[in-house]
Amino acid sequence: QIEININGQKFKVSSKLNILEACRKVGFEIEALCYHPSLGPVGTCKCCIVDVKSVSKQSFQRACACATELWEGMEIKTDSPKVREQLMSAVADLRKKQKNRNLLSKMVGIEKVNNSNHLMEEYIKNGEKRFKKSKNGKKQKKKVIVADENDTMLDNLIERVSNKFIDTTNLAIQVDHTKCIDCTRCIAACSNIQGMDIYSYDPPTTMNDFNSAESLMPAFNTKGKFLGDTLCISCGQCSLYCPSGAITEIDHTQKLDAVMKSKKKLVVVGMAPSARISMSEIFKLAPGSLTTGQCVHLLRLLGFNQVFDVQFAADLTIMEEGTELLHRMNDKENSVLPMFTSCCPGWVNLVEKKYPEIIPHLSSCKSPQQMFGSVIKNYYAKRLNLDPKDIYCVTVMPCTAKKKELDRPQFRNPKTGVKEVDLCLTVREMGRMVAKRGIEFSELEEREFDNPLGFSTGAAQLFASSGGVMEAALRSAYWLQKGVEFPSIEFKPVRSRKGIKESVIDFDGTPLRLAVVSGGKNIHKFLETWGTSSFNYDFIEIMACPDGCIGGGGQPRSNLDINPLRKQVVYQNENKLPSRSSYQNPLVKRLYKDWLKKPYDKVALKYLHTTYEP
Ligand code: HC1
Ligand code: SF4
Repeated sequence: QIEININGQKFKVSSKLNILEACRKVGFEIEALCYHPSLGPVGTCKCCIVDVKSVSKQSFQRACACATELWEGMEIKTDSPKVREQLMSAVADLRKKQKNRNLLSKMVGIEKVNNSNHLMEEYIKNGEKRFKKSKNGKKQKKKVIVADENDTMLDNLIERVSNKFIDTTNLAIQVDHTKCIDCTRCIAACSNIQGMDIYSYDPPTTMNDFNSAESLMPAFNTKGKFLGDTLCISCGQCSLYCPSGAITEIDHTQKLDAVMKSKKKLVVVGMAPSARISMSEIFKLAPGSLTTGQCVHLLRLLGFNQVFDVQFAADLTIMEEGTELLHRMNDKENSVLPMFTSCCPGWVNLVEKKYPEIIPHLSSCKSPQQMFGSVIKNYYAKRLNLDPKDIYCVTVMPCTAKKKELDRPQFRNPKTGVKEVDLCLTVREMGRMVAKRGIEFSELEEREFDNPLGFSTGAAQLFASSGGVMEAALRSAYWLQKGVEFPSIEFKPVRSRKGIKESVIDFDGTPLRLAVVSGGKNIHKFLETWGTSSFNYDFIEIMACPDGCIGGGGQPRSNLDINPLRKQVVYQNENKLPSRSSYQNPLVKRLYKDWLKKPYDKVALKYLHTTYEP
């Protein structure tokens, strides 16, 4: 704790906060367009400008509140003539950008379906509010300059760039430059959190001259390439922090509506482990609430014929992955260790694009999403006496990369071309579907999943959080090896929020060296020593998003640092479930009895395992 002075009042606050966070904490509202608690300082919009008394000069200097750390005795003013001047100039820039973006949308023939307008308006008003509150503040004459619609340069520019304005070349994420409000949060998410650097920010040289056509060029870009041609791993972190709808998942709600309306197919759905935890946020319920039963009810109301649980497939994945690990460990001559998990398509994309030498180390297990689809199309279809093409398999995921995963050629029947999973909706898309139908989520009673894919264990719920796959795999691998329960059923070393977690356990007399990594930047750091003798592990869980799927790119957007709340619910719920290890799942046992016979055996290898390509 340190003492600081804001507008003449003294406050004790944590030294870990920045000025913006400290001001908000003690009740001085400061607006900022680019700030987000999970992103660190971005400092682009300049709306959070304040005055700070410099220790040495004894005079006040302007500072971006979001990017300035506190010090003992710091003196801050949120309002002064200089602050007002700069804030007004930032707000005026926003107004000009807003006008120009609107003009651009009109000229490239895009309907104003976006909310960026409204959002920018809100920020502008809020930004001005701080200024207006001041008693002695003089109103500055607003001067909004708009690009000339008859400018031939503008025509040329639009022709040059219009085909790039909505970039749908990536199967998971789309970028609509006309909605961009230049906050640059996407760049911060992609670079600071994921270490991918797909986006860049190049304000036109004439940025301050809003009469110029060049100023219409979006300052944010994908370095002259279409998104689909970059190294983007489709994790969607950029879309999670984009406040204006410029970066979103590729929307599949209309496609699904059409399939449902045609009534030609049996439409089944499976819900991901973390979707039941975050869905409540879409409907403005308390962040981090478990709503499994309501989600099942909701999916039925939306028209799905069968509502299943992807967690069932997570238990199945553990049986396969745990057995695969034992095979690799016990095959001393050919063993390819360490083994890396393969359930996260963002991570698989990263391996294939950037670290192809890791491919032999990736578990051959399909992800739970794809095991789910495979069971539906290859087992459940037979049970119902249906042609697999007459079943439409949908998943509800916290993930954008899953949309792309389902399109991998490996996940189609090689003879018929029928996909295992036909369509994946993010939690956000679900929210849009519900809003369209006018369903009141909070009033829904709980319902149960359908069987035979409707039961799961606590281990499967753990998948939602970074460290969960590791913990779940250890519980069952230990049992598969020794026939008894893993002694540390709650394996705490992998439960923290650290980006890189390491541990060694005694696995039946053998030390098993473990690592759990989440978030792109941590992954790059972790792999720095790959291939050297200091990289010394047996089993590694990797998830591309920070904190794992609870922090997935398809999750509801939040203004909070929300992952800890979601994580808490994962562990609370896991603890309450009747069975906590995947090998105890009676429906999984039945599936082996009826169809697969043994884990990691002939039938299982054919239907539940896959290959990778650099
Ligand atoms: Fe995930 Fe998974 S945990 S990858 O984040 O292994 O998306 O929730 O569904 O497939 O089970 C995602 C979540 C999810 C898969 C499972
Ligand atoms: Fe998708 Fe989860 Fe991987 Fe993120 S961590 S890319 S949400 S599977």
